[in-house]
Amino acid sequence: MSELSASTRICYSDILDNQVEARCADINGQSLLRAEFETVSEIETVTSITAETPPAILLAEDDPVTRMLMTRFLKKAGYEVDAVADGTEALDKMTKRYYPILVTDWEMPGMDGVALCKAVRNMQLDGYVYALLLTARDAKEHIIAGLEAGADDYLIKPVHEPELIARLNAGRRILALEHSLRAANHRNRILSITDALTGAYNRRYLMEQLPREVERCRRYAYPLSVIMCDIDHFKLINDEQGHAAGDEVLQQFVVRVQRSIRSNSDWIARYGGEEFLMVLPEADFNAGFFVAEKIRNLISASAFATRAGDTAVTASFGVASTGPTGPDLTLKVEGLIKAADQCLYRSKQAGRDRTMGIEIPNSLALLANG
Ligand code: GH3
Ligand code: MG
Ligand code: MG
Ligand code: MG
Repeated sequence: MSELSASTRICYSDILDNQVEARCADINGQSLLRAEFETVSEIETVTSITAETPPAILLAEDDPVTRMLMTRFLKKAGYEVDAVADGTEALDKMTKRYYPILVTDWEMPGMDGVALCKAVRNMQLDGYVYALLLTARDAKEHIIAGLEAGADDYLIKPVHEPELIARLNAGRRILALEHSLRAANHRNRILSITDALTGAYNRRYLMEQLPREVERCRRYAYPLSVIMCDIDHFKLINDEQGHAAGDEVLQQFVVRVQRSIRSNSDWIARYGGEEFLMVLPEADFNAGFFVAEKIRNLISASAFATRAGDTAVTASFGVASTGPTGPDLTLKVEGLIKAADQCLYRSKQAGRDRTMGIEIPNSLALLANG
């Protein structure tokens, strides 16, 4: 008996009529799994800035001699410096990488320092840019205009070098503070979307992110599969081996699943106690079914080692996929989850440790929602 033969594809009408007229899915393996895709990544990276390491400086100064002298001086002070001759060039550099410190002359041909500060403040960057404006004008109204344009500080030319270093040090303290706040936000965001026990995404993230995934595959016309899975007789594991061993099984279950899905596009969320939902963008029915079977076999292939000893674990799976060109406007996330859940239910009814799945044709998506 083939290891896939216990698992079946359910025709959509079977689900609707509540009659299981199962037929074997046509599984033809790995070629269905595509490697290229866009990653849905919400978690922004946090650029490392500390008060100790000098951050990179972008210097905009049109006068070649001043530019050369300041570059030399800043490099000597330990900074990495990229120097450009005007605001437009500086802006272009800013779009290519993140410079935590911008030192800019006010008067330059083309885009001047004030316009540059304004433009930088309107950019979405990896972190805060501490902007220091160099000006030959010391009239109060000019200084106010510079600060209002987004500069954090100013220095009146000719630049007194020790003063410049002192002001950059003050800027670095602010950057380090901003960085630690950003890192704390990042950690909080991760905690708020992660299941503490298993490290899988939590249900809150699932309900936030799955509608976005569905919307993306609708827009770009590619398929999507979701796999609902539930560990079989998990209560028995708890009862016989203890709750702590049950917890370990849940943790190892997620590790095994994560090893079998594409790390940059597929993801797993804990749906409930011992129930998980896998989301596979760009996977059509055959690919989704194949992944479910791969995971099912990986779970049952070897025992889970827990503090209570080796524990044999099996799980049941339900796969729901959109059509090959993605869903139309009628398919709702709830319909997709419900269809996967119904297939899972059928897997349980049919004896557990198996996969059942359906492809939801667009014409029938409305019925899946209901
Ligand atoms: P079935 O094959 O029908 O799914 O049977 P089952 O025993 O797996 O399902 P049931 O719903 O009867 O039991 C699920 C159990 O999962 C009950 C609950 O105490 C346990 N559980 C839920 N969350 C956790 C958890 O975080 N840790 C542990 N150890 N157990 C949990
Ligand atoms: Mg100038
Ligand atoms: Mg269960
Ligand atoms: Mg359950």
